Parts: sequence; C-alpha cells; structure tokens
Amino acid sequence: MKVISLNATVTESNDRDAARVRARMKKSGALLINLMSSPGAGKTTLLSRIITDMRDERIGVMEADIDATVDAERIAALGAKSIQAHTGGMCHMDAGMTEAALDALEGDEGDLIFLENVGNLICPAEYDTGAGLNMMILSVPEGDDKPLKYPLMFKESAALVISKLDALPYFDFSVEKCSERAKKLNPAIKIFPVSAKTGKGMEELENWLRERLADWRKN
Ligand SMILES: Nc1nc2c(ncn2[C@@H]2O[C@H](COP(=O)(O)OP(=O)(O)OP(=O)(O)O)[C@@H](O)[C@H]2O)c(=O)[nH]1
Ligand SMILES: [Mg+2]
Repeated sequence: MKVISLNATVTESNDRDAARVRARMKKSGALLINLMSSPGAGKTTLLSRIITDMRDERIGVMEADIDATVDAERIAALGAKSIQAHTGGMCHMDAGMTEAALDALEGDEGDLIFLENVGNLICPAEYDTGAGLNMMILSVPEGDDKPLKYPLMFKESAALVISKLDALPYFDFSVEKCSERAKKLNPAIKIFPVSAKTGKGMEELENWLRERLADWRKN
C-alpha cells in the first residue's frame, strides 16, 4: 500500500499564504496581531478594554468563531471596525482564511488589526496566520500549569497576558510559577498580568502594543 504524508504540503502552502499576508500588512503599515487563548479566557473582553483605552489608534477586529456573531457585535458596539468570520467547524484560522477576513474588514487602513482566533489552546498555535505579532491569554481560573501541558502556544507567542487577575483570591494560581514555566519554553516572552475587568495592568500592555506598532513601521 502506498502511503503519503500530506502534512508538509499543507504547511508549505500555508507558509506561502502567510508570507503574502505579512507582505501586505508591511505595505499597509498596520500591525496584524493574532490573539489566541482557550475558550472564555477573556479575548473579547481584553479587546474591548484596549479599544476603549486606545482611542488614538485606528483599531480593527476580525472575530473568528465556529458560529455566532456575538463577539463581533460586542466590538462593533464600541464603534470599532469589526467583522465575524465563521470557520466552518475548523478549530483555528490559517493564513488563507486570515487573508479572506482582511479583505472583508478592508483591513489595509488602520493601525492595529486584531485577529481573535478561535478559542482553543492547541490548533491555532500550529498555523502561521501571517500576523506580525502573536499574543496569547491564559486566565487565572485555567491554572498555572498550562505552559507544561500546551507548550507550543507559549513558544509561538511574543506576549503572554495573564488575565482575570481580580480572580486571584479564589484560585490557587501562582503568577510567578506560571511566568517561570512560560519563560522556560520561551525566554523572550513578555508577560503582562492584567484584569480587563478592573483595568489593572492594562497601561503596560497598551504601551507595549504602541511600541510594537512603531517597530513594525520602522523595520
Ligand atoms: N473577573 C473577570 N472576568 C473576566 C475578565 N475578562 C473576561 N472575563 C469574563 O470571562 C468570560 C469570558 O470572556 P470573553 O471575553 O467572552 O472570553 P473569550 O476568550 O473572548 O471567549 P471565546 O471568544 O468564547 O473564546 C466573560 O464572562 C467575561 O466577563 C477579567 O479580567 N476578570
Ligand atoms: Mg471572544
């Protein structure tokens, strides 16, 4: 029986699409940020806070979900440009899907374009979307052991947002242990403990995003 492995074909094709997306974003000057996390870690809440705080930047959001339009509606209610992408059952966005979402958003004009990836700690980390920056959220109720169990997303992310910090009194979550585990996988990872609910830690994260945008436009 002849057996062929198609994994490399899929990866190579996605890498070509991702390079095209990245070149497009470089030309437009907008920084595309791929935001990943498990379901309910707080992606849409964090983005809502960023949109409210960073009124000086033009922000667009592409919401990717298997179904529903609630997240895109939450973003649109804040006055930001948003679209909802349905993945047709897929548990992640790849670069071709991201390109189609950018077309729908008309995302070539703007400062920060966020892709809220499908809630999933595994598959999204395996696909380069063409983003200039990968960022992930781990929320306090999920536990500080997640870098041990889902290492790839921590390796692929430039920043780890530890969210729902206001819930620390109710969970056995050590910010220090979690940070150590993440840094062991990815020594360069930036860690931002925040509460999108109270606003704690948001300024540091938002300043860092402004710096990343300036770097993206310089280099
Ligand atoms: N206490 C607290 N709750 C939060 C915080 N951020 C988000 N939440 C709550 O967590 C729940 C999920 O938040 P979402 O922002 O919808 O999470 P998500 O990652 O976008 O979820 P999916 O798109 O479904 O994967 C909601 O009930 C939020 O109100 C926070 O900083 N503190
Ligand atoms: Mg969401």
